[in-house]
Amino acid sequence: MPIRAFLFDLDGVIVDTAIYHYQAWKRLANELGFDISEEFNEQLKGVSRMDSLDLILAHGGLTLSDEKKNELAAQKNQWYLELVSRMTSDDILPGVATFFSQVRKAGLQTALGSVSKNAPLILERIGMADAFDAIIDGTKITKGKPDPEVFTKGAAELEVSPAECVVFEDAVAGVEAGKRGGMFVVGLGSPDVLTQADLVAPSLNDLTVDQVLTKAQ
Ligand code: B16
Ligand code: MG
Repeated sequence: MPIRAFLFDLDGVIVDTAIYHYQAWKRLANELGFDISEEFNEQLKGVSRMDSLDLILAHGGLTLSDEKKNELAAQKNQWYLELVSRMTSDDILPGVATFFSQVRKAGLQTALGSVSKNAPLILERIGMADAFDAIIDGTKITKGKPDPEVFTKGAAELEVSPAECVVFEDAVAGVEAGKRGGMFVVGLGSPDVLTQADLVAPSLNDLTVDQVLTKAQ
């Protein structure tokens, strides 16, 4: 089936906000009396705010009330917003602008598929608010990755079938979401980590639209 749409994750694909999520979560863990490593952080990528907090608290051996958890999640988000509010178009990852111009020339549709509730703010900060035909973010979904909802909703909004879509993801949970949604998935990162992806490259800077279409259709 011909490919008609490309669906992009935000954190780690368009911009490197993963580092800011990590810094804010690490600060929270430290205040709670333990630490999280970069290796542990891998499993938080693409996972919703509350699910991430649950994983972190379990890692630190803590059980807290829902009220306390809401307070901690709000604190982490405040620290995260302080970090991302300084972002500009300089934070767009290498190769994204060139790749997007190839996408447009190829006549493909685009959607953002991010579980982040802060996605619209980040797109605004980096000057990409108008770069997508559809935007699905954390406010529009009920289930985070690895559930496929964020991508199947993107396909539905673009009025294309899952088999006509390619997903671009940097996270294990996001690659799984794309595969469960019935889509061709390009993993951006290491093939040793993104084992479920159909094609893996270090970043969008290492791919052309033609290369992806040749593999996907
Ligand atoms: P927020 P993505 C995800 O975004 C991040 O990878 C993940 O680390 C974060 O916890 C999640 O968004 C929720 O973000 O707290 O801003 O709502 O990778 O799906 O673009
Ligand atoms: Mg990501």
